[in-house]
Amino acid sequence: MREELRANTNNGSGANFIFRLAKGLSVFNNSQLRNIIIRCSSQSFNNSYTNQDYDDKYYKRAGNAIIGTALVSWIAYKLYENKGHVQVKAATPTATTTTTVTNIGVYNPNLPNYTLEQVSQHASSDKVWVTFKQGVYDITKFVSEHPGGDQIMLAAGSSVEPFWLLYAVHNNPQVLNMLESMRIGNLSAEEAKQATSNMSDPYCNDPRRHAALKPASVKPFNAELPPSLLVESFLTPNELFYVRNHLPVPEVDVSAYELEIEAEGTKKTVILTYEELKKFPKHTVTATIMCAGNRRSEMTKVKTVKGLDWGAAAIGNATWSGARLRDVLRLAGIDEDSKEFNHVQFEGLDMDPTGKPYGASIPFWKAVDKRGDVILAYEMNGQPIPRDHGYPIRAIVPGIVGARNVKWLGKIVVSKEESDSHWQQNDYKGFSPSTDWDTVDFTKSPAIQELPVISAICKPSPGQTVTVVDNHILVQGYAWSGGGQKIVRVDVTIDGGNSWHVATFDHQDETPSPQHWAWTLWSARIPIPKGSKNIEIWAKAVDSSYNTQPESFKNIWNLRGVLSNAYHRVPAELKWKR
Ligand SMILES: Nc1nc2c(c(=O)[nH]1)N[C@H]1C(S)=C(S)[C@@H](COP(=O)(O)O)O[C@H]1N2
Ligand SMILES: [Mo]
Repeated sequence: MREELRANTNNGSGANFIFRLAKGLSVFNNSQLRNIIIRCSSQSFNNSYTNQDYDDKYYKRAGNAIIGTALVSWIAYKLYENKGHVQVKAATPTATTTTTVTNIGVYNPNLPNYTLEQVSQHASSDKVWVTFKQGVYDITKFVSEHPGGDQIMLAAGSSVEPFWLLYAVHNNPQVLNMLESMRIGNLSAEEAKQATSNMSDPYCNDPRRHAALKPASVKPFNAELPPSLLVESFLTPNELFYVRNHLPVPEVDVSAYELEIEAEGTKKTVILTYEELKKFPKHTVTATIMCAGNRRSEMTKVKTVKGLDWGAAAIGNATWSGARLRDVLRLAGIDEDSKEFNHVQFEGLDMDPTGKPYGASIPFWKAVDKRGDVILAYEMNGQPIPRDHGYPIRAIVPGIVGARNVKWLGKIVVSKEESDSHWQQNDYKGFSPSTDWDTVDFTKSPAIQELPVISAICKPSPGQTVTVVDNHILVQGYAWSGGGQKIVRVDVTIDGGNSWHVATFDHQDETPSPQHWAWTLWSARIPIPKGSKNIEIWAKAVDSSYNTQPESFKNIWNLRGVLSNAYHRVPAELKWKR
């Protein structure tokens, strides 16, 4: 353990970050720099990881990506401010926004041609040009009319495309149309290629994934198993555990790994290495992790929601081993009875191009609770945690929504305040079904922590033909509840709730609530009325607080499609065995 007195901890937002970038320094903060190996390359994979020239190149590329992102996210932000209306107020008075998205950046014979060299010369505050595909854009007026966009200056003379590698969600018609409204010319096809060819894909260093994982998005990587495989085992194999990444997977050098722990207001930082973390008493829990968006694809059928189209398998169950967070905090001098602190914030080593890490926080009481079982895990199912799941250290916060189980943990801040990260403040919150994107106020809802009770039918899968054997079919699934509640019953019906069958638990841990962190696997043999051809199977679970699932999605609909825990309804076609 090392203790550091810190001087100025401002590690780089706003002007400071721009300044550092302009000076050619990296934007990564200390722990990020210490921990991360950088070895992305579009062509040559043989470079040694420590090659200085190589690192320099990366930083340049990272710089370019930052520029692109700063520009486009800034435009997107401005759009959002204008309530995201498609009729964008064009930056130049003459421009219209009617261009179709497919035309954007396409060669336009009516416009003059420019070289990359010429574009790069327009990089001062009185002339700002950028490129996208073969399009050249003059965004000077846009910049001057929208004060506060200092970062945008860094985009000058370069391509905005690297941005799209990182945030496919912002690759939307509004942003593209707005850009096209500022079109002034063309690049040659050859030069358009060159404009981005030396920028490597920030995802190029992501790990290989098992083919059974079905991607909901590839960059960043998000994927789930077919539900029928999910219920094959109580512990989900590491390679088959759903993956939910918001950013590229960082590659961490474990021998250089350091976890920074800061108690706000004390100016003192404790630093622990990987080996030091392993010296704490090893604590193992079996815990289910579920994404707040699990089963979103059913909610979106009621009315469209924004988010990855998850099926019912954005959930998995594993044993996790590591140091208890409360032990680590105690060593760092934090008193569990302290009234100074309300939250424990986590920062990942995965960063967006402005150097801001993924982050989230949990309540202080949960972090220090003897029965809370929060761990800084280094093992998943007895193996070192795989890269996709947070290697080398990940926060496991049993009973709490996946989003707070921060992977690639780089820093812990004990604080009065919640994490200020986007994912804590402006995402992963529930709202009324009548709240839409025009009326939503993210400050008005608390961040999701404990998840409500949920279940899903995994076998049969929707639309599957099921064989009736001895006038029965077999239905299998999982059930789980947040906050350590145990599942006490799962009810199944095939006649719209006129008659319910109580499922059998095939696997359930013995641990009592409120420390029951693992899911329950269940099955039910359901009698089928003679001659039935099509049925709809419904399931609902009840937890140890006797909370149960809502009947339909209509009345729990929310714009982000989170907390999608209505009865699971699966249609099935029957085949009678003769
Ligand atoms: N550092 C970091 N931690 C993270 C995320 C992330 O993108 N970065 N995603 C979160 C979300 S939303 C979920 S649901 C879980 C997913 O964990 P898994 O990929 O191991 O299944 O990780 C959480 N922790
Ligand atoms: Mo998630």
